[in-house]
Amino acid sequence: MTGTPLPHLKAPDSTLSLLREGYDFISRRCDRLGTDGFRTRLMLRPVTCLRGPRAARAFYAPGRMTRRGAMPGGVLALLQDKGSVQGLDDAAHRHRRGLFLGLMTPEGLDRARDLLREEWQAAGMGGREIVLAEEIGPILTRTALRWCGIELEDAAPRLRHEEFEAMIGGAALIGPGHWRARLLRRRSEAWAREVIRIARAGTAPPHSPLARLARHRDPSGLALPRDVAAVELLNLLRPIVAVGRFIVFSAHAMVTQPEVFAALPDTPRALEWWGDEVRRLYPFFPAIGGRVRERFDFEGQGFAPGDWVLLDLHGTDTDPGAWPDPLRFDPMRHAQARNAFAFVPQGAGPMESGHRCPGEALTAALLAEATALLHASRPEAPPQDLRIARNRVPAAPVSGMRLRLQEPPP
Ligand code: HEM
Ligand code: MYR
Repeated sequence: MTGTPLPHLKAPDSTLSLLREGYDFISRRCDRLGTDGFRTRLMLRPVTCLRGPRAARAFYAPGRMTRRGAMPGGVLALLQDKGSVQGLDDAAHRHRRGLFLGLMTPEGLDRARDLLREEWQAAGMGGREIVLAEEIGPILTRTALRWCGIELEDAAPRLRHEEFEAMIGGAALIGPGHWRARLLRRRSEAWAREVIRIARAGTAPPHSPLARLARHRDPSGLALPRDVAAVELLNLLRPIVAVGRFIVFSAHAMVTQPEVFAALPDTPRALEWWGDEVRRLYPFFPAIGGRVRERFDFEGQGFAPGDWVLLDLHGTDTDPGAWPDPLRFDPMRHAQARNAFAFVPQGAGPMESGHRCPGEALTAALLAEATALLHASRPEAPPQDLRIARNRVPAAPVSGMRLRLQEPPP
């Protein structure tokens, strides 16, 4: 505890600096000020920006923050959207969240891995040169649709892929790219409403995620309105496609630091540590917003109901106060117990309640599977621009990861 209130930035508004500096905006200022946070304005609205494990613990204290009114409107419109689990609180939230958590069983995760392997092989990923960022999205879209229990023949996977990619890539954009994504999102919602309608007529495979979602009832026993069920279906499908971003980063780490991969123990756990290090170090989901529900103090700073707070997830994952040599890619650091509030690529706190990403286990499973598939095809990277611009959200290697893949051994 410092006992001194967090500093105010001098600039009247920081929106342009945030756009210019992207993933580095919050942590650079924390480093400079020697604090875990500061106050400023974004889009003219007062906000407190925080980073680091102590801040993450304070942010994720049970019941303390709501996500309502806490993310820029454009992000909300393209990612979680109205009526979805992220906008709920308390008992209604826990109940809806249970729907997502109930899918993350060992069998559910294994099935996702099996489907990913099948789709990877069906796409003929071995024995040719590919741009991974272009190939992985369609593979994951088909994986996601099948995992949910949606027939590929009826789902027009190419259109779905175009929509999910636009939502992920357009969430933090301003201008035409964002508005194109909004239009595509509308098309996706119309499709998803129809999928829910047909599933409710009884055609979804029993016990599939789609069947469970179609049958899900709120705590008062009512079925979800069809548009809400459709939004939640997209909240299952789209993020599975988003895992492709981490898979591209995994390939980036594999070809830029082959010696680190070669030194890994040959165990499934080691592949998970590799994936965790990819999720920790590479920039993807930059920060999460919350609005205070109950008064609290952090580092001598008082927070009042309604206050807007932005927690730097990527900056916490790479916080020099929390991680030795934070920018070094070292999967083995995850072999030891780690501070749960320092590793927050998909949020933090308990799984049963709170808003931490319920898809984290599925993300880790798909990432580990794809990493194994990549490794088995002995990837080589021809000369290309491997830089990752840190002011593009979400970030990606400029080249899209060009790889020469061998036929994997039978
Ligand atoms: C929430 C990141 C994959 C479903 C979140 C949050 C983040 C996040 C940062 C917000 C946490 C908060 O509000 O405190 C990611 C990233 C992913 C990913 C980077 C990698 C691709 C997934 C997957 C699924 C999923 C695979 C499901 C299949 C959700 C849902 C929420 C959520 C439903 C809202 C939870 C709630 O408000 O209770 N995710 N996620 N995500 N994620 Fe993910
Ligand atoms: C999903 O599809 O839900 C998974 C993650 C997609 C991440 C897309 C980039 C997020 C932009 C958030 C900006 C927040 C700035 C405060």
